[in-house]
Amino acid sequence: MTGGTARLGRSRHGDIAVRPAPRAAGILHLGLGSFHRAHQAAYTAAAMDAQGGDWGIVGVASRSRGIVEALRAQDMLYAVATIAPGSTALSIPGVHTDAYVAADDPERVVADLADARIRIATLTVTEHGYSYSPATQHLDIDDPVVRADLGGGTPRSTIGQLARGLQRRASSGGAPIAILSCDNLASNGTHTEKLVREFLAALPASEGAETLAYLDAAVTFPSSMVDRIVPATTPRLRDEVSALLGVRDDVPVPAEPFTMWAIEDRFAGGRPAWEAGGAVFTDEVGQYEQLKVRLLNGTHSLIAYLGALSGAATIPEAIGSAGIEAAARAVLRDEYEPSVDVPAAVDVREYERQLFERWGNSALGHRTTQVGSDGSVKLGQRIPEPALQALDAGRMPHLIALTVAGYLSCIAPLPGTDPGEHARAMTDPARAGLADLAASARDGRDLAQRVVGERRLFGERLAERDAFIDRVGQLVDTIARHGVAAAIDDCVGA
Ligand code: CS2
Repeated sequence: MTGGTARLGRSRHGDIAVRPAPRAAGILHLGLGSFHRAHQAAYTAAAMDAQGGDWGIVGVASRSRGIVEALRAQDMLYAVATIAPGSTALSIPGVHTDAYVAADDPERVVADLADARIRIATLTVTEHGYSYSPATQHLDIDDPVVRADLGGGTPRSTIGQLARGLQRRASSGGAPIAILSCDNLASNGTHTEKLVREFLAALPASEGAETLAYLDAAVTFPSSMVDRIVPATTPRLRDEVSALLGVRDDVPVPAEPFTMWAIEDRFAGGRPAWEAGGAVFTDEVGQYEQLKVRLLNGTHSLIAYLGALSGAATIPEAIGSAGIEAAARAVLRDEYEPSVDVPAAVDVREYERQLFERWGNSALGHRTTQVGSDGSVKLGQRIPEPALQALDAGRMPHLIALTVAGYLSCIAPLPGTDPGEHARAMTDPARAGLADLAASARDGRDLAQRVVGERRLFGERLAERDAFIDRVGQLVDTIARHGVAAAIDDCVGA
């Protein structure tokens, strides 16, 4: 076979260098999505190039068989396409040793976590994957999956898998390990540790106590802030990458040139030299997380919702509208920035300049539908804290309120309004419930009261802020009656 008909594999990889296959795995990764493959995998490749080490990655997809089958058919290889306007550069991380689907082999997840050769478990399971209640921030023991996991048998929730895996590890030698969350959650390491401990504490003492002592002695949960914009792959990218490689890659990952990883250096079982790929080891991870989750992600949500409602398919198209750009600049400066304790090494002006350049990357084609999806689990991380801080300081966070109004207008449109195809395509676990509320809402105020006032999505404290809820409601009505541009005018400079 020649050219595009052969598949990417260890013996066929066009002109791009492929590092030798890792000898052994030291990392178990839960959540084998595109983000992991363009982020942690790329840093691990740089680390192994620099210093070697048995840090191959076993990738665990939660449900998707497609990615696992494709990777296996390609000897675990795939290309990362780093896309800037006018240039695409390919690299092949080549750091995975195996991949499987957790739903098909849940017992193996527990066994791998207990395997002493695994010294780090990394997680990109999304905000939704942590089985906690956004209202209380505690483990959601009413969730039927968590309840079943607590009851025994092979665990299906990520927190259940971690707890049961660590339980088995404790009783089979107790080798040290670090559990590293790489999701966009505030204090993600501390949060993960709290949930695992809550799970263990909910077991009968005879079962959980030994593991809790092992956690104290030999398990660390460093926090980390991850950043790289990684859109979903497309058939066109598959063809382009395959043509550039000269062999077929069915699972390339598109990514922007910018990448960042700030990590607490607390690895009980050692770690790869990720700094070789540019990772920053710092005690200020909490500050990096705030900066990223609010300035980048919070504003990203605003751009996605206003963009989708204005008919923009992509983020660069959305930010290309003068009104949306003005709204993004205003929410950054006036509402998010005052809530953030900027890390010492970051120049916030330069960070913001880069944000606009990143959002404007038209070659990447990041879709408003993708960023707007799952708002019910994302926005709770991005919005309540900075909104409450502004309200406490006597300021109305108009553009944060507009973000919530944009979200509701996309996912739960008032009767008789059509948010357009990009909003209709957004997926969200809360969509059906919110649509029911919207169907019987009298107006925007009523809808905002029911959603924000109900605590589940935005937490308890924001639910008590009537002025904020009123503002969200007014803006829902303005969007419905007069459109996005009028709602922006009502907020920018208000
Ligand atoms: C985005 C993020 O989809 C979203 O909600 O805001 O996925 C964003 O692209 C990444 O966090 C960038 O690091």
